[in-house]
Amino acid sequence: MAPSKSGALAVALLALLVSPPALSSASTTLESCPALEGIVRTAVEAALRQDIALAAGLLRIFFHDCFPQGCDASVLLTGSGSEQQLAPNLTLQPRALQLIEDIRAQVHAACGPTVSCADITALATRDAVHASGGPLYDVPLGRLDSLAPAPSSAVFQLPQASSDASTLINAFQSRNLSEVDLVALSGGGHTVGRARCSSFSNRFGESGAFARRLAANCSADAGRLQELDVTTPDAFDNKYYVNLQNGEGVLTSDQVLTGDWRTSWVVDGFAGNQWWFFGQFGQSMVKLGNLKPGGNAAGEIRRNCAKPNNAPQNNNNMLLHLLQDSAAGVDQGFADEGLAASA
Ligand SMILES: *[C@@H]1O[C@H](CO)[C@@H](O)[C@H](O)[C@H]1NC(C)=O
Ligand SMILES: *[C@@H]1O[C@H](CO)[C@@H](O)[C@H](O)[C@H]1NC(C)=O
Ligand SMILES: CC(=O)N[C@H]1CO[C@H](CO)[C@@H](O)[C@@H]1O
Repeated sequence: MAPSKSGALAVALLALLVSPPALSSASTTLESCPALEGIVRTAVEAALRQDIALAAGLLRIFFHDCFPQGCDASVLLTGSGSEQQLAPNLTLQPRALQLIEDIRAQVHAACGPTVSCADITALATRDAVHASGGPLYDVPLGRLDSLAPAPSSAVFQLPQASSDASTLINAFQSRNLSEVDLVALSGGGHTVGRARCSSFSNRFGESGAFARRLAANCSADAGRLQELDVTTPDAFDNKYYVNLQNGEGVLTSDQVLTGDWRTSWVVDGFAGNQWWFFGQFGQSMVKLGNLKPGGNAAGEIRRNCAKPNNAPQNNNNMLLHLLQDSAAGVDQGFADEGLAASA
């Protein structure tokens, strides 16, 4: 079958020519900073040994960065008018934000300012997934950091924890992410995630046994952080999907995935086959990570992940901002959105 073989090769070559990858390959950027992947992996593994919750914190930051307008580290900017002051972002984990800035400082000390905060966020998230027991996948590099925050209209397109299946599916489709991506990213974000009671208070009137247990635990302790994977909360695995099959999904946006024919077959598939989930999760993270910045496409490599380069630099203020933002999130009780909710 020589003709079909060479035909297939021609098609493959043509595909390469007409659809170049959205971002440069990992190795292109690594030439400017061969130490990059080692620095990020070492830092993430050390941080997770102290605090496993950082994995969920990084996943949530990555999702919040990429979903509104593409992965450009716009979510890392602090101060007035920043995305961190908008309700969906008020509960980003300060320790995870600080970890990204710490890694940036190490990378730039070793290589100069050659790697963006957006790339560091993508790599750190990948390594946190792997260190929690999840899959290792390639992260294309070459992103630039935004000059300004994303507009609030884009930030408010993040899915909500109370969203129904159609709303979730439509929100993902508007980003060219499929139902399979939705189910994979929901499980990957939540298999190690935690949520505040306010994120699922919409369920407290439900009559099911599991919803009643959630409500009882929250009325006993309103400040509790509920594990989103109630069987293996700290392991990156496929038990989240088994929980959904058993009616033990915590957020509405989790449990609805079993109630809609467009997503329930994927839940069943991942519940029965962890390797399918792992392989798909890596592919879906690459798709999410390739979402392109819209509107203000100009970018830079920030010297401080919290500020554009043309703003006054002051490292000490960064942590202060983050702590204030985080306190605001708790006090005002904003609901976490549906993906990778975590604290
Ligand atoms: C989705 O894909 C279409 C067709 O390839 C493209 O025109 C559009 O820009 C993509 N949208 C996003 C948000 O990537
Ligand atoms: C509610 O709290 C009890 C006691 O801490 C715990 O064993 C149980 O797992 C909690 N329920 C849920 C749904 O997390
Ligand atoms: C657009 C919007 O909802 N802005 C809100 C962001 O959060 C702050 C509180 O930190 C509110 O005051 C804004 O109204």
